[in-house]
Amino acid sequence: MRFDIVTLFPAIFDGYLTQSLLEKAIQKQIVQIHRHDLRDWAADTPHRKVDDRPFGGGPGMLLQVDVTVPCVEDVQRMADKPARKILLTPQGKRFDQRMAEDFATDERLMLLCGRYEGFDQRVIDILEPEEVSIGDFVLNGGEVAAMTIIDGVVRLLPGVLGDENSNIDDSFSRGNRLLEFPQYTRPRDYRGHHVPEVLLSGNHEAIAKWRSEQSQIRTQQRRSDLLSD
Ligand code: 6GU
Repeated sequence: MRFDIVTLFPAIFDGYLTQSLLEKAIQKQIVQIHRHDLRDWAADTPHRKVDDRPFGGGPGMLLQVDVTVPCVEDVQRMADKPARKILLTPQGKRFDQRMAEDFATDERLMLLCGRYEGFDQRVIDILEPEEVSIGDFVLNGGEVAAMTIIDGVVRLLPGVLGDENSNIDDSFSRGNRLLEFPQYTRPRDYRGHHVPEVLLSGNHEAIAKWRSEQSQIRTQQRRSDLLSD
């Protein structure tokens, strides 16, 4: 799977690409990640301007349509297969596990990271990207959101996780809409906090029942919204 990231801050991704599970997925050639500096498409003026003030007034700066559209068109031509275009914005549809599973079936995604107050609306009108948000809060730009999406998608690709880290039981995965149950490892007792007896019992049926109950209780207490949809 190929990712093309369009950003004003390609270096934000440096550590993520080399210090995570992603590095191995790249080595194994399961994923390719290409970063593109939007500023490379700026008019060749001394300060390579990519943004300007909004018509009608208001705070902040907007990324310009005449920089962004040619950039995305050029990046689109960098591989044979056209990319599915995702624009990261707090105005977008909320990212969730279902969307991650859908993205994981695509061969190529282009992630457009906004900064400042966002993009000129004509970027969206012309390119018709899917607008995606990672939650109801405001970040300084789309880069952290892009990493979130890549992280959530890449771990679903075959060969990325070992068997021991299988994702089929994950909270929110297709077969499981409950939160995960609590887990324990050694020591059995720590500062008077004991591992629940049932987990030491060797009774697999009782353990499965306890875990299922714990998932239900946690979900009810913390995320009752998950039980109703
Ligand atoms: Cl995708 N971008 C920004 N700037 N803020 C966000 C977001 C995206 N998702 C939640 N907050």
